[in-house]
Amino acid sequence: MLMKNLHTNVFDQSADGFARKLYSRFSHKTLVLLITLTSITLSLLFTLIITWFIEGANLKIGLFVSTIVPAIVAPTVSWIFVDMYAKLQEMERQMRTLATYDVMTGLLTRQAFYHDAQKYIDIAERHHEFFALMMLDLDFFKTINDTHGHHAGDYVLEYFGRFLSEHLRKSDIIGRLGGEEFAIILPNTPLEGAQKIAESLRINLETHPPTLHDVAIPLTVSIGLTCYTGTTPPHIDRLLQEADAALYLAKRKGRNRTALYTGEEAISP
Ligand code: GH3
Ligand code: MG
Ligand code: MG
Repeated sequence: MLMKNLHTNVFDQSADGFARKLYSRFSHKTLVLLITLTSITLSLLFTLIITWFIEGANLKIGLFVSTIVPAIVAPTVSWIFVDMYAKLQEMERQMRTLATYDVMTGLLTRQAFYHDAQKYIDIAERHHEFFALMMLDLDFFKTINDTHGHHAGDYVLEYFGRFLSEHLRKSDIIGRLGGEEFAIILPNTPLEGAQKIAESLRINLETHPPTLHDVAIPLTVSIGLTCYTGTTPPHIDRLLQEADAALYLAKRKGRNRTALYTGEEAISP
């Protein structure tokens, strides 16, 4: 069930810091005005220096031309560039959103989950804080697709994403790892607390199934649970392996249940 971590930081800032700062501080029009004024100033300075060195050069004509030319060219050219930059910024924002949030469920994507989870785990380790990690897999999801159609399957995934967001705390880190598989980090939560949360989710889902065209689609989830207590390596891969082993146990025991990682399940190193 476990796919390989891509280890890609989707939140890295690009290097164009100065341009980004300018762009975020000033409006489109102000930027064009600033570029135009800077161009005229530089052009005038350049003309003054040139006429200083060239004997017989006409200063009046020089100053006139060096004002008029940038006053016409700079706004036109800078408007095109600022407009292109605005479009690039918007595209980058959309790409970041796509890389961070799963379109179907609104939860974190696999990459973003790994990133946020590892960031939290590093902090938790430093502060000797315990936390729980849950792995959830919808039961017989293939049957839902086969019985009600793929669009119903998509709708169930949407529903489950909303369900998780509504039933968990804002500080919990919730991600869709792929398909009908999800993971949640419950910060600062001991195993007993996490177990209660897992059971509450499981029972709530069973008793509040999604309905499509007034027809209820029976839905249950199996949950694997592990807890970080400072004894295992503080790595998201390792903890996901533990939760995955517990999830496998929950599936094997008949599904629609929560299983805990006890350390006896096989974990590849
Ligand atoms: P189990 O109880 O063992 O988890 O059985 P399952 O049927 O849930 O698991 P299985 O791995 O056999 O099937 C998962 C199915 O999920 C197969 C795949 O087509 C479907 N699926 C994965 N991603 C999506 C998606 O985005 N939308 C829809 N509709 N189906 C998806
Ligand atoms: Mg499944
Ligand atoms: Mg699965």
